[in-house]
Amino acid sequence: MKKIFTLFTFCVLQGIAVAQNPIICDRYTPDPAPYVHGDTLYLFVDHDENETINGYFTMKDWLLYSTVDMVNWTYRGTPLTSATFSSWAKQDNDCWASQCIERNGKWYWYVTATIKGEAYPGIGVAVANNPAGPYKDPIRKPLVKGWFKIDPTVMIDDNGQAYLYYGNNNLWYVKLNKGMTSFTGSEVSVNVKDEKAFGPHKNDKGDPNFEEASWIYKRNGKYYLEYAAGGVPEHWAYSTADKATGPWTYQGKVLKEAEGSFTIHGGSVEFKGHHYMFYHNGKLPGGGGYKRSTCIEEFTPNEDGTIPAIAFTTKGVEPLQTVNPFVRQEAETINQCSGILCEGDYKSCYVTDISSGDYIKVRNVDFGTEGAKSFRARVRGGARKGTISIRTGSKSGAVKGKVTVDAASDGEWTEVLCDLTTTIKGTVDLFFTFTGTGQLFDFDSWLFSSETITANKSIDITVGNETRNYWLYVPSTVKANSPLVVSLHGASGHSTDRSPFRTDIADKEGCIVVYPQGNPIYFPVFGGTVTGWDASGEVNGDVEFIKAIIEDVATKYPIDRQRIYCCGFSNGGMMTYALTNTMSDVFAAYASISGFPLNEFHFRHTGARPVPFLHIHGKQDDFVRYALMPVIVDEMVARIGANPVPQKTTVSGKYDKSVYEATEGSFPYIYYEINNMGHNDFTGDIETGNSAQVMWNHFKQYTLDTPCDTTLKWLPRIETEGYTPKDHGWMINSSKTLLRFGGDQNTDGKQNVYRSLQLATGSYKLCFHSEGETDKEIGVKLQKLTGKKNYVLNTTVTAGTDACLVFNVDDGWGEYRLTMTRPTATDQITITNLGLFSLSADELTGIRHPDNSKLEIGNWTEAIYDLQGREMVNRKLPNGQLGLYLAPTAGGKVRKILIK
Ligand code: FUB
Repeated sequence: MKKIFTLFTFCVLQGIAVAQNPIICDRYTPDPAPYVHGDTLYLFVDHDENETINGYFTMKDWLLYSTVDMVNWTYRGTPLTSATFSSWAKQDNDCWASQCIERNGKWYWYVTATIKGEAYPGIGVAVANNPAGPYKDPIRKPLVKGWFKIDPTVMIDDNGQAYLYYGNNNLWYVKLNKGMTSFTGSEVSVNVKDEKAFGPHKNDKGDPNFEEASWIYKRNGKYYLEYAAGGVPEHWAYSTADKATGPWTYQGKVLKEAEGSFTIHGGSVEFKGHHYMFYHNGKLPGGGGYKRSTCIEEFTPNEDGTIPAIAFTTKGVEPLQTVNPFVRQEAETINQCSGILCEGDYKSCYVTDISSGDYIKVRNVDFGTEGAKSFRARVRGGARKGTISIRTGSKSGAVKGKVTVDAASDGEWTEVLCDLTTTIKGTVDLFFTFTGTGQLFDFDSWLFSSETITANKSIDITVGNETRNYWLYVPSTVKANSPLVVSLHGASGHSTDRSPFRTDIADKEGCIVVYPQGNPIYFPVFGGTVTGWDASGEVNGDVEFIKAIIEDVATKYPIDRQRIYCCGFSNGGMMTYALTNTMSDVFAAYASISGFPLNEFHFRHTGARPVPFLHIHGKQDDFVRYALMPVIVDEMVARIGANPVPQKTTVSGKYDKSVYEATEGSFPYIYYEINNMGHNDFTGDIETGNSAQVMWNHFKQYTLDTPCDTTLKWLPRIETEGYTPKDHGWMINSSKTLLRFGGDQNTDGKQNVYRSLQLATGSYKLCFHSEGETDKEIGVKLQKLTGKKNYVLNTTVTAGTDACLVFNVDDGWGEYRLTMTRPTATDQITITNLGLFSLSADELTGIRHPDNSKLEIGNWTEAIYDLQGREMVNRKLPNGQLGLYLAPTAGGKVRKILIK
């Protein structure tokens, strides 16, 4: 729809900038029908189009607005059009006066339309569960029809009887049934020529004073019928009665002839102890007799209940309450505006058609004594970049803050935010002014805060029963849906260190950073207690703390949950590794500098999904010992399924960079070895000359929904060309041992860094391909390294096949050794595609609920099958009831089972 006001009319408008009448600024809104429901006043109105056809009423739909304060009006959509009544009404025009009423939770909207194929009107009714719709025409025909049957008004009497009055130069009523969409008895014609009832005839021919637009209500036991009177131009008059059906007694004129309009259609209503007279005139710029707009005047009924003569004003009515800027307000809640247009429907409305020079005024906004320091708006970028300036007092008042809305074509709503240059205090009129080129963005809602957006401060939060704190850094460059970096200090460090992710990188990249403060914990390696992290890999208090920080930040800032990243230094780096176990569903990427799990933490990776990881380590680091890194690298590379043979580059005198590239479903592991670095939280001897920047450049490539194979657990890819398994802790082809991985615990010399295969409670499959003589049996054992040293797999597989062996771990995290054997030391068997995977939900469901119709009937021996129909060679159903158990029959043989 084309907006009403051009820049030219905007300039004309300036002269009446303080005017409140007309009350709706973006469209022509004739025939107001106010309705009070709870603390809200709904305004059901007609709609005069901007372009008239044949210089006559051109009306295609009906609109809804609402208010709680009488001065700021919220567009609630265009709930009805002629199409709502398509079964009987002429389309695309003649959507004339209407009134809506609520009964038992349903909303009944009575409208005037023209009967299809005829020249005369009818009155229809649409019904909805909410005032803003969606509405339906339940009877698919007019309630009444015929010449001059227009302008319905409806009331429900105290005894439950509802009345519908209507008519032009005539007046009729029907008694509506409780369902409100039919009536009992016949239509009653009221004698409008009775001068005692409706006033002196308008001419010598005896034509009635009553014209149209009847408006019925009951106040203090008396029935009031207001109406347009006196012919055209119309004035507003009323009559009263002791019964809803009359007889009526003329009471006189209330409003003079409307300015700029030969009709005046209105109605009075009581709201929050005040009385308001609604009517329309032609005073909105460009307006006139066929482009009319709603106005309101407040009045006080006389002591005897009569209505005084009410004068027209441009100033309109005073606000009943203030607007709270600290709760989100709709952009389409407007006192005055220019150039914009409100659109949307019952689901959501917004301001659109914004161009440079347009503005919105919101009246009587109470910022309190503390005031507002920051602003945010929900917007949708358009073809061009634009700005929203925040001003108070007038649309040319000083700019108190400004947000930029970037051009966008994705149709997505987003938040823009800024700190105010001046704190806004007290009760003020608020102005949003817009600049840019061409058609700009859409504007959905806004919100102020008493806190600044930018932050560089300590924040206390309560986690469980404990008060902990973190340092929050929000740069001035922060944008909507900001990424968030969690940066963990090292042992004995402090959140105020703001390390290892530096704030200058946050400034440059526009990301929010939190620096959690570690609790004092005992570190055997220090022989004492210092601040740090419990990097055990378990869900513990520190993990809960970090989760709570993220939620705390999210309540204040629109962070992008897909772009939360974690990094840490030293013990913070250990914690970073540990969080790949417990928070791989929260962080999209990880980076550690000078830290990996060792000593009391050991290396414990069993995370739910592979993660992109970057590690920076000094070759001179003897504290978190550089010499132990190969074991960590191997473990992480296998865990995320990356290619175990790195692409290596060396920058002489500075660093080596090894990229273990991602394969399908995996992520890369990036490893920087810095020549002249010891145990440091920062190095400049790296790409970009800034290790924090390198971490950011790694992070920004990933979001939480970057696709990956979440069933991936351990994919060592030992057959990769250029990979020497022996150098990575594999025993290969040694006597009868085909392959072996996993050593004993080594807590002394190697700071508890040793190779093992680690598994948490769950259901898994160990899969591999073997080549060799098909009568050879390959022994497969997966044995726990601690406790009872029990086997979770202890079976044989025929060589020359693809095998997937399903097993359960049901006693929590543990370390395992994998051993595969051959019958003799000389048997030629090769193993490839070795991998360990968690069972997918589908596989688990398939095993637990096999499709019986797919089972072949036969003579069965004892057997257990996996999803692929392969026999599970341990032949025992563990307590976890995985697989299918088939009872043995004498002399029976195993047949393949197909499970969907
Ligand atoms: O808006 C069209 C017609 O004009 C209405 O139905 C009448 O009440 C008059 O306002």
